[in-house]
Amino acid sequence: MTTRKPEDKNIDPAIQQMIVKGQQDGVTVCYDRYEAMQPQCGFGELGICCRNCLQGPCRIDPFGGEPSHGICGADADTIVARNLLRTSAGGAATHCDHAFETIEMLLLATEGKAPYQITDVDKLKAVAERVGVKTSGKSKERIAHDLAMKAYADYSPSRENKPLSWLESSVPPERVETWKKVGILPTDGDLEIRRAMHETSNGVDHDPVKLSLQCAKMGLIDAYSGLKLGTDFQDIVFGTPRPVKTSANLGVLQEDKVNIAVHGHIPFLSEKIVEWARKLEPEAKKAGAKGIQLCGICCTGNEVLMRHGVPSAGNYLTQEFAVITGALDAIVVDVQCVMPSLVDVANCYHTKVITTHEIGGMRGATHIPFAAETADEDAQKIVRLAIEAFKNRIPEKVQIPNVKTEMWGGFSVEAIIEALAALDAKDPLKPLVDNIKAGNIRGLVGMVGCDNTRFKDGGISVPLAEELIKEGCLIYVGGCCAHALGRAGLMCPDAAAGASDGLRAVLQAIGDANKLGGPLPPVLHMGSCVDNSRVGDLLVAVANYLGVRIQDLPAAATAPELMHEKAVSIGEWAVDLGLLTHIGMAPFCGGSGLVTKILTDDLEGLVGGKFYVESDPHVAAQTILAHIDKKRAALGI
Ligand code: BF8
Ligand code: SF4
Repeated sequence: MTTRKPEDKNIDPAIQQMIVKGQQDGVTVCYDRYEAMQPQCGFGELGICCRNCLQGPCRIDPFGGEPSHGICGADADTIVARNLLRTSAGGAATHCDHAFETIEMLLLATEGKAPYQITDVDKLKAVAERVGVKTSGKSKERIAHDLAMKAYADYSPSRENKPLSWLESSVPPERVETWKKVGILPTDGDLEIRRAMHETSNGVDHDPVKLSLQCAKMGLIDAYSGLKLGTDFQDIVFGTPRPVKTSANLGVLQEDKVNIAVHGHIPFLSEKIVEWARKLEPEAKKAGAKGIQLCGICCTGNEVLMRHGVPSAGNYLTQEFAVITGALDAIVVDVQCVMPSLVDVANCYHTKVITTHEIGGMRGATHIPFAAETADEDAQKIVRLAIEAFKNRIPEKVQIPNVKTEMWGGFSVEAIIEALAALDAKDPLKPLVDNIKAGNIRGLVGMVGCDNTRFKDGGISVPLAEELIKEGCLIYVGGCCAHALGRAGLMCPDAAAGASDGLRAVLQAIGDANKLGGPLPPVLHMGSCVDNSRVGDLLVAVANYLGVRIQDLPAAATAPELMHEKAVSIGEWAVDLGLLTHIGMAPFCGGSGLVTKILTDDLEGLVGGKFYVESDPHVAAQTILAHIDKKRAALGI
């Protein structure tokens, strides 16, 4: 059934080993299911099938023949645009739901109803002041309460049609004006997602241009009702990340310890697992283990890496292979990017799959409902279950790849500014901007997103990052891409050796000034997908410093191996900011020349950014560099 060799599926040697082990153990994994799915539906790939009403499914002839219209009369442009809007709304909904949970959590913590604290009071005050919540003379609890109310207001209908507070306070006024002029300025996260579902249902919006612009609006909902709000509240409750050294890859698992992987997205659960894994070490020792080894997968992995240095086991496509090591005692999941196959894979080993979230169900898993109010009790139960599972290990099935790489994380904007302050305490952005102007830093590239069975995992992101660094670009990463670049060795000081001379000198100077014992890594880990907001914040700060629009910066965004709907809506946001946004594949819109042209061309005239689709890393790198050089020339630098 499987035709691709392990090295054609994943560039990583540890995963290649586990692909072979999985085959030997008789386990079916994502790559097998991918092969079995071939050929995938051509109508679906082009976005020209519709099942938005029960007269369907309808599909359009992609070669211009018949049928050219769905039964209701919708043509390919309308169908593609409607599908893309539903995808974008799906992406925005996940981040909004996540962010909404963070508001509730801050309130519960503030009211003493959940065992969490306000950890970063400075950030609390800074965010409050930014969004117009008064702080003077107020207790931190009062500020937090008022901030939560302000956040709720971004999810409530505004009769004055006021822009979202989190949007208006995060971007230069020029962006707000532009988005208003284009008609994509959102006023209420929930309403806009509801409207997108309404708009795309049978018989409502048939205008592909209008529908495509609504996709651009979903990008802003995702970014400001989701990402930015979520990052702010998580930093307030758990602390703003600071640089931390850790390691990446399946070699972080330890044969003689209880191994627990946290996987998913919302850090309220994983923070407590970190705490209780530490506290329950004596119980693990009593069970015959040397201790408890925690590791992270996907964005929860990024969250605990950023704040606690918990090592990364891997990205989305790693989850099944972490189980195949036979050494993972429990995989604890909440929501998003969790493969439903985990239970089937775990059934071949002793691993406990533990679901925890009310909307994250999985048949055959052990469900331990995780609630804020009982977070400590729930986390203890979960860790104890892992300790119990350790006793059931099947020694002959254990094979941990001896592969792990040094990886650094924790580069919040605050941390980057602190690091730069070691060079210029009074004007920390100056060294960064001066080096951009001087050409030592040729450009800034935000690299985000997932991994996807249709690509060789790491096969686009890693060579693309390597080429961009070699050509002098500083890279900021978030999401699963960070795990891939981390295990490829690009997120540690040694990676600076692959940078251009100018970039390497800058990284060395920052490293020396901060006594890092080496240069700053050329690829800076900013966190989870929610933390992509940090990439946006940094670009806004640099643009404001230079007194130019974001679209004028020598900068670009890329999601080389995108998979999830979230990557689509985040990409739309990057375009809205004014960035050339590279993606490794078109998000099922090739069936409409009109929609494709809007996304890859027309949007540039409206918001400054556009999508660019390319799966060859070298071609993508050259195009991104040409874009950066064009922007440099226009700025006269
Ligand atoms: O939010 S990068 S595969 S884990 S969607 Fe999912 Fe993609 Fe990973 Fe995080 Ni983001
Ligand atoms: Fe077909 Fe129109 Fe119904 Fe879609 S909405 S399934 S195109 S009839």
